[in-house]
Amino acid sequence: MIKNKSFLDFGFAPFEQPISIHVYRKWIDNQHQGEMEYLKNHLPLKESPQQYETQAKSAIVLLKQYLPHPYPTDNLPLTQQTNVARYARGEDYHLRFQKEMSELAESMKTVFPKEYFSAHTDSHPIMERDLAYKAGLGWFGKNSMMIHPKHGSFFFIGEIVTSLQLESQNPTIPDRCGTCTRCIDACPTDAIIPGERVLNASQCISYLTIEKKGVPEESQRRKIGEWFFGCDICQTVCPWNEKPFQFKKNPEPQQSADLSKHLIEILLSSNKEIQRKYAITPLARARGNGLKRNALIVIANLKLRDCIDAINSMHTENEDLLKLRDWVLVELKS
Ligand code: B12
Ligand code: SF4
Ligand code: SF4
Repeated sequence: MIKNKSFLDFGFAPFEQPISIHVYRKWIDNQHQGEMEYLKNHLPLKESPQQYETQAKSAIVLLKQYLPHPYPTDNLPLTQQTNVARYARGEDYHLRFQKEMSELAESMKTVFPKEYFSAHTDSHPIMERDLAYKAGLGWFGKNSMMIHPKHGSFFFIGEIVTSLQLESQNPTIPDRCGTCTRCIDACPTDAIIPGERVLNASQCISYLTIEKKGVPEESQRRKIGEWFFGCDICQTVCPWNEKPFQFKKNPEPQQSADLSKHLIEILLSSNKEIQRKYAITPLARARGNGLKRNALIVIANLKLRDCIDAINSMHTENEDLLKLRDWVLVELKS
């Protein structure tokens, strides 16, 4: 039943207090969540998830690979031709993967009509990497990614929580990072905290380009480099991703010829137009102003002087963006 849905792998885990809740608590105490206040507010729910999923006893944990992307958006060239993290180079998994799991949950319901099934991915206060670890699907890498021994880390985690009592069939997988520190060495913002297997999320490019509301500080802007949306560096350098995904068949996006054209389109579109066009992709989360901010930062970092006219004609009343625009124009003159 599960294999038919083309999931990468699956396993079962008890739906109870996460074993790494102490790591999460310390992470919040250290304010590594930045402006993502909801992560702090979710702490009590994450400690005892049965509080809101009162019927759930177990989770069926499912992995969905996104390299190559399962729901490609070739009709939206911006998502393929600018430096967008791989998970976002297709339709939003919150919609598509969620739907696949809900269909699976429905079919389980027909087999077990008296039991409870509910499918989630990144939508509930559930520690999903912890669940995947308990289900024996991978280990916590030093970059904090859940890494599967055969498939690397380019996958989403989802779960169908259920009232069925399901025993985990797989043993948990011990650390296989060993002495490697490639991800820590490669991270441009030093967001990975050595020895802790967590990030200071407020430094991570993924956070700065997707979750952060305002404009990052100047030093952070420069470290964002070419990333227009999200970041994959700490996964790209990971040896566990080399073999299974054969990077040569999944080249980095082609940036040269059309990059300025795509960034200019973002600058000159209204926020409504952007929202409409990218609604089916994860890019919608940053909203129009967030994508304009990201475009301006990439333009400054890459010194894309052919964007100057567009920057001057860009229309916005957002004060942060106006200040950023002035900074970018100065950068382009230097
Ligand atoms: C907030 C969030 C972010 C934040 C913070 C990320 C972070 N690492 O903390 C930001 C915006 C930066 C982010 C970025 C990304 N995210 Co995100 N994110 C989340 C979210 C909503 C919560 C993560 C969280 O709780 N962080 C707090 C820390 C403390 O928890 P953690 O990262 O899970 O770390 C665990 C390990 O550190 C472990 N641990 C450490 N030491 C020890 C020691 C022991 C003994 C044990 C047992 C455990 C342990 O315990 C922690 C808790 O389980 C989850 C979805 C979810 N509900 O879980 C998705 C999720 C983690 N994100 C995901 C993805 C795909 C990404 C990106 C790849 C997207 C991108 N390319 O831009 C990047 C990856 C960056 C990275 N290296 O982590 C996937 C990860 C899949 C996987 N294979 O691991 C998830 C699971 C979403 C999903 N449903 O698929 N994300
Ligand atoms: S996603 Fe990028 S910025 Fe974030 S921890 Fe990994 S390498 Fe660093
Ligand atoms: S790059 Fe090395 S240290 Fe980092 S997660 Fe991969 S194996 Fe572990």
